[in-house]
Amino acid sequence: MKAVKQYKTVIISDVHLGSEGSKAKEVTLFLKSVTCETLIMNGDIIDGWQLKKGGSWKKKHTAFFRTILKMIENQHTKVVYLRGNHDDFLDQIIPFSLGKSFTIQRDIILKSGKKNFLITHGDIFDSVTSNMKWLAYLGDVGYTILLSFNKLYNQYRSWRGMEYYSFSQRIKQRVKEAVNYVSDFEEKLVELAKANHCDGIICGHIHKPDMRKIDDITYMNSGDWVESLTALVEDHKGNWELLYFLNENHFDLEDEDLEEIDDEAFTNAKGVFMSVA
Ligand SMILES: [Mn+2]
Repeated sequence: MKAVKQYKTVIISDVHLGSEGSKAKEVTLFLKSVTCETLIMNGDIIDGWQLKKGGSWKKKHTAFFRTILKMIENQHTKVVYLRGNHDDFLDQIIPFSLGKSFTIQRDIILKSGKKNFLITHGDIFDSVTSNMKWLAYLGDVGYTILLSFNKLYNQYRSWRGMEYYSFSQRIKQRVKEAVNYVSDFEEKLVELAKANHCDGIICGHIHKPDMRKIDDITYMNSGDWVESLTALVEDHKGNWELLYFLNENHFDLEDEDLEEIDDEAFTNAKGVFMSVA
C-alpha cells in the first residue's frame, strides 16, 4: 500500500524553479507523498526572473510538473496556479484554464468548512520589490555569519591601521527594517481579507511559514521551497496544518535524476513529513 496522506487541499508557494536555491526534488517528493482534491500553487513557482538572467531549466524541474500532471490524471486533482511576482509573465495570459482541472489565476476565495479564505501570493503591496532581497538576512544563520564576518573584517581593518567600521550596525538596521516589513506585510494582508469579507488570508511571498490569528483573522503563510520547505494542508474536516519537510528516508537528493526515486521506491518509504501545530 502507498504511504500517502490524503488531504482535501494542499497549498505550496515560492518554489522558485529555475533558481539556484530551489529545492525542486524535495517538493516533488512531497507531492508524491500526498493526494488531494485541490492543489494550489500560490505564486513564484517558476522563477521567471532567474530564468531570464540565465538560470537553467533542468530535468528535476520537468519532473516537478510531470508529478503534477500525474496528480491531475490519476487522482483527478484540481490544480490552481496563482501568479506571483517572480512568475508575473503569467499576467499576460490570466485568467487561463485547461478544462476544469487546471487554471491560472491572480487569486481565489477558497471555501473551507464554513469559512472563506482569500488566497493570493502577497506581493500586491510591494512598491519596490527589490527591498525583499535582504529579507534573507532574517535567517539566524545568515545573520550570525554576517556578524562574524564583521569581526574578521574589522580585525583586518585595524591591522591595516584603518578605523573600525560598524558593519553589524548596518546589518542590525536592515534586520529591523526586515522585521518591520514582515509585520507590515501581515497587517496589510489581514486588512485585505477583511475588505473581502473573508475569515482568513493564505499567502506566501515572504518565505516565512506561519499559521496564527491576527485580529480574529486567520493568517496562514505556506512558506517556501528554498529554505523552509513547508506546505499548508487541509483535511476533510476543514482542519489546517503546516507541514515541514524532513528527508527521513535519506533519498539521495544530490542525484540529478529524480526518476531514480520512482513511485515504487516511494511506496515503501516512511513518511517524509513532520507536522507542526
Ligand atoms: Mn514572491
